[in-house]
Amino acid sequence: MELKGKRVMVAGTGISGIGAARLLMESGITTVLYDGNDKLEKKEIIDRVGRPVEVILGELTDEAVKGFDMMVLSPGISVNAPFVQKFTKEGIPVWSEIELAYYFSRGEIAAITGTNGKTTTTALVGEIARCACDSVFVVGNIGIPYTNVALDTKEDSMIVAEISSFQLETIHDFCPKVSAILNITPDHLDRHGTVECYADTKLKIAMNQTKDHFCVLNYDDATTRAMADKIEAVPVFFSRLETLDQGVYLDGDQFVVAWGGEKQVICTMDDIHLLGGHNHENILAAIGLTYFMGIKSEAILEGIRKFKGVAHRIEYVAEINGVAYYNDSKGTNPDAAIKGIQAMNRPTYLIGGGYDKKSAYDEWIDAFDGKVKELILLGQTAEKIAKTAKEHGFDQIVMVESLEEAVQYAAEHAKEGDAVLLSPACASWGMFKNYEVRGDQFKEFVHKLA
Ligand code: UMA
Repeated sequence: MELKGKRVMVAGTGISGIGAARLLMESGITTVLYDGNDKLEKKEIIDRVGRPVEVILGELTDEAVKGFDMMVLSPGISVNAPFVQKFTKEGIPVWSEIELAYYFSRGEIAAITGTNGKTTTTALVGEIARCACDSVFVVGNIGIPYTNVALDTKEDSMIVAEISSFQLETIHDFCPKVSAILNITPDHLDRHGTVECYADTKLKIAMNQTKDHFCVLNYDDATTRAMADKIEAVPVFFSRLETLDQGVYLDGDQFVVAWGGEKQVICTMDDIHLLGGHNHENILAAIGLTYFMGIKSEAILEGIRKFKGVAHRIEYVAEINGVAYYNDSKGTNPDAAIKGIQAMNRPTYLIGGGYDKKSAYDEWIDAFDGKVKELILLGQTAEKIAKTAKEHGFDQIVMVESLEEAVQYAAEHAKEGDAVLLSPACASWGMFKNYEVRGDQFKEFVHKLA
């Protein structure tokens, strides 16, 4: 579809919406920004765009919808939102902001999705790519809208994109050279309804790939393993648990690529800084992604050696009075939070709870494995988590009103040799703008203790 001469609505005025509006306007396309929140300040939105733009807030009339040729949707807005349905009914195309960025961008794309490990894998692929290529852009759900950089990309650029299920809902032509689906466990069911629907949305990352492309899939995850039969791209399996005839796998302490009858050791445990089995999976996936992007094994090794991990992901904050504090604010669902508690090697005061995504907390509680001294709960899900914990025989529970209170309680009760872990198993929404703000505030409260 040709965008020149079109009138485009950008829905959502978060970072994606602002990025999309700027990209459209810089490309000479008539743009109107829309946000359902009528409490927002138009002037503040215009200031963020940095040039005059029409802004509509609040409810959208049927009449207003008819004036548009297309809508670009921010990830946080569901395709089922009533105003989006109005566009769909009128037959007006709805594009994800990822699709919009793709339309304008050049170069080759490595795109990563999955329930957990996306951010770490994306950051690691970015680090490796920088060892091999002068023009690298790390974008997407990681926090930098792809639209922000689309016009800066060149034919020889490498775009490393973390892509969420929300962003995949409305892609049309988006086609990475190498895609990856790291794992699938139930998440965002309030938006996608069923885990099957959620998995199908994730699989869209490969929907435009052909036999000239690669899709990196987790062999140890039954759902992603089965996806190999549903794609046209060449499947590249990775496995932490099994030796593969063809693929990327862990052999003792060696990370190995086996392909076309050849076997190559890319790195060993001595070369990596990331802890835990889940991170070994992220490294295997990153090796698969970069190897099939055409990066030489020396550069892959260099990037792996340089990479020290990601903020808010089991991030060490400080040791105060013999108590170690860890920020795992990115533990926004039970599966991610399980990795957080599994990584702890001390008795732990665990801070959890937040926005209700309709998750079940049973497996998370079971993963406590005798390590959790007390569970400190806050937010919308506090009661639900407490109920589940008690059903599983865990009753060392404290309810608090705020994150600051949680940190203070933990600091007053933890003894030398203990750990305090913020790993909420829930999204931050409702109490914080996002998980980064939650994690940053946690770190601030911890540093205040010192
Ligand atoms: N809004 C409406 N109508 C609605 C819902 C929202 O108008 O029905 C408006 C809100 O009033 C608000 C705006 O939409 O002004 C927010 O848009 P957004 O939620 O898409 O937020 P952005 O700031 O654009 O951030 C988005 C991603 N947010 C979500 O997917 C919820 C960020 O992922 C991403 O980093 C960013 O784009 C850049 O690509 C965050 C996230 O939580 C980190 N992602 C989920 C996750 O990782 O689990 C998927």
